This record gives sequence, C-alpha cells and structure tokens, in this order.
Amino acid sequence: MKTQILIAALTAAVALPAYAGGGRLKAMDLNGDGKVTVSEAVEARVAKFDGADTNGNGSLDKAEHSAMLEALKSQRKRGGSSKRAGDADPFAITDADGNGSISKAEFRSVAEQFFTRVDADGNGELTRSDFRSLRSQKSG
Ligand SMILES: [Ca+2]
Ligand SMILES: [Ca+2]
Ligand SMILES: [Ca+2]
Repeated sequence: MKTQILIAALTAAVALPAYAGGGRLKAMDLNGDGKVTVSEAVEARVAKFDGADTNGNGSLDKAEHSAMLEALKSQRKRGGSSKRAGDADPFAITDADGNGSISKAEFRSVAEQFFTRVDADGNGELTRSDFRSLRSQKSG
C-alpha cells in the first residue's frame, strides 16, 4: 500500500529520526510546558525552513532541501542507516505540486501531517508518550 511509503517518506522529509528522542520534543516545545501543540510544531518547522532557504527566495530547491537534511543528519551523529524511506524521495513528497521547489506552505503542510501522525491519541498535543508510541509503530 502506498500509504506506508508515504509515511516513511514523510518521516524522512521532516527528518523524523531526530524527533524520536526527548531532546527533539524539547526543541519544539516553544513555551516549555512539556507539550508540543500543532502551532509549535509548525513554527519550529518553519524556522527551519527559513534557515534552509539559503538564497532567501522563499522556497527550497532540491539542493537547499538536501543540505538541510544533511545538516540534520550530521546533528544526529549516530551514523547508521538514516535512509529509511526506501526509494521514496523526501523532496518529491514534500513538493506537493511537483514544481521542483518546496514552498513554505508545502513545508508547513508536511509539518501538519507529521503532527497528526505523531499525535497518537489525537488530543492536539504531542507529549513524550506520543513519541514513544511512534517509535513502537516504526518497529512494526
Ligand atoms: Ca508547548
Ligand atoms: Ca531557496
Ligand atoms: Ca512546490
């Protein structure tokens, strides 16, 4: 089923592996209340978008996008297999309209999909337990 691939690719697109740890939750928890709301998650993402848009044209081309993924990957420092998405191209998945660049809206919508995905109990907030259940889903 295509859904599996999509999820895997989405995961890669938002560099999810880094999210699995509590440090990531903290990084997105902008007001420090121990939970990540959708707006916090999206804001944290969009901040990344601005950082990745090195030529400042308001969208990410493939080079900018892969540079961002590389940077995230090297932050993890753990080596190992970071390629979990199989053949799916995270860039292509994020570039919803397929015009070869990722707009902020496209980037944001992936963040929202990611949020929905991780929010296992659907209460609109991500907590540690949501991240935990995500991890167990992945191993399945
Ligand atoms: Ca919060
Ligand atoms: Ca750009
Ligand atoms: Ca696009």
